[in-house]
Amino acid sequence: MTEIPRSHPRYLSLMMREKLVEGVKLGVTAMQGLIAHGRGEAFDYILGERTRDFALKAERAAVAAMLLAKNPVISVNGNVAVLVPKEVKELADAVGAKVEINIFHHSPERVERMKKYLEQFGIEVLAACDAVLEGLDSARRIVDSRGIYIADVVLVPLEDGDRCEILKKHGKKVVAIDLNPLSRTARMADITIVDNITRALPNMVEMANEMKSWSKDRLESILEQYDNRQILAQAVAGIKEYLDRVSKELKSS
Ligand code: PTJ
Repeated sequence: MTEIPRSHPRYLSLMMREKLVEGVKLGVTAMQGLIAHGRGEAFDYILGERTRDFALKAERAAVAAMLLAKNPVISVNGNVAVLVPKEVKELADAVGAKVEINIFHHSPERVERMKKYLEQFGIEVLAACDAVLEGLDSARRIVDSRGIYIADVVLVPLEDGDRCEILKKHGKKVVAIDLNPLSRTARMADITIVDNITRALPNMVEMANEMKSWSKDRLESILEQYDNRQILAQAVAGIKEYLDRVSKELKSS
């Protein structure tokens, strides 16, 4: 790994890149994951690289949904595995979720490498690949019969589109984490967290540890008040505001 000085103004961003490159070298992250991350970085930039109010609201609703769920599952791909393994474990423990490997660029060897990698962080990983989500053509149809197959709420960070639709057709509530509020996934999910996963997950762990003692009624009222279309509209407006502000600053300097 290239040594990045902590004093570097883009330390966090550069460290994410290093983790992903390392992930590719280990055969955990797909090469395509680097491209996907680049798209995420661009959106993060124009969101101001911080957790905005609309993301906090979605994170709270997501935690409420996971705490209320009978069988919540966190789906992990090659980017998530290297960016936030510790936080995946903490969130799974706090909300009582299972963790399942579900990847687009699939091979049994890669699944095995990811499983071993995640187990180093104490995660009990589901990766039996013994069930199929009907209606989906990509390798993401291959799931675990104890996990996504029977889940009622699925957290799908850094998703690639058509799976969200199929998960919903199978009656599951989908929580997406995607920095791109315009993506098909963002628009199809029940709850869309427009935030970087490296900020979203630590926030959700903190919320879950507080909210896990709350009553069912209190958690349900969070979901009743939640409107994903409003959240997405606020995310797009947030980008617009940020760009307007920068544009004004440039004009007046
Ligand atoms: O590990 P695999 O084989 O399952 O492959 C994983 C990738 C990410 C390659 C695959 O799911 C893919 O191609 O995804 P997409 O279609 O590029 O979508 C990824 C979305 O995640 C994009 O909309 C990005 O903006 C967003 N994104 C990327 N990095 C982050 C992010 N969102 C939140 N936090 C990030 N760090």
